[in-house]
Amino acid sequence: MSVKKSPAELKSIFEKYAAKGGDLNQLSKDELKLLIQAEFPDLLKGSSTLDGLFQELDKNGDGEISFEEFQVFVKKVSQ
Ligand SMILES: [Ca+2]
Repeated sequence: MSVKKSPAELKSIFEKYAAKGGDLNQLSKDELKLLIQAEFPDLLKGSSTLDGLFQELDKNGDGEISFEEFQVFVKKVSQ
């Protein structure tokens, strides 16, 4: 992972993609896909898959990623 982003950048990225449709404060799987393709294109090149990542992040299993759930992703990409 060559590109690191600050927490403030990640918050604005989350808000930008969460606002694309449905619940404005949650990321759907489609929105997560757009976010990763645009901002973290290298993330899914290894063994990670979008489905696997989404399941990992969606702790309460409601099919959406809240900003709180997104923090796991923030830790992953800021390492
Ligand atoms: Ca959730």
